[in-house]
Amino acid sequence: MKRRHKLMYLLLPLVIALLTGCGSNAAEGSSESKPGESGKTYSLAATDNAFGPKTLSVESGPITLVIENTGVAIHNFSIPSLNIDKDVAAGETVELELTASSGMTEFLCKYHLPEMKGALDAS
Ligand SMILES: [Cu+2]
Repeated sequence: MKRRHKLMYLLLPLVIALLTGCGSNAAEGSSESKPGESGKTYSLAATDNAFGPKTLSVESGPITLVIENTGVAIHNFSIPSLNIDKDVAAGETVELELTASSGMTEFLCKYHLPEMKGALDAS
């Protein structure tokens, strides 16, 4: 009898985890690579009106950028030389895949020039 109770206590958290856990972590951000994608993932924040960090160190080659607009205004992530021009609404997060060439590559928010600029520093 006592043993059976013990088993219940062991199983209960598992059952609760199974019932509540499904689908809850799909939207979570992470800095790890996903299967099927090459290169690393880097996070960049766009606020009113600046990028953070202003200079983002990355590895050269294919990368994924996760850009979160933590401000209240719409922002944008553009790299003209790579034909990247992506709006990020307030509170939204977008994911971009690009190939970083070594050295500095400037990015900007086309709505808040000249102050809202930054650079990828690829090594
Ligand atoms: Cu902006």
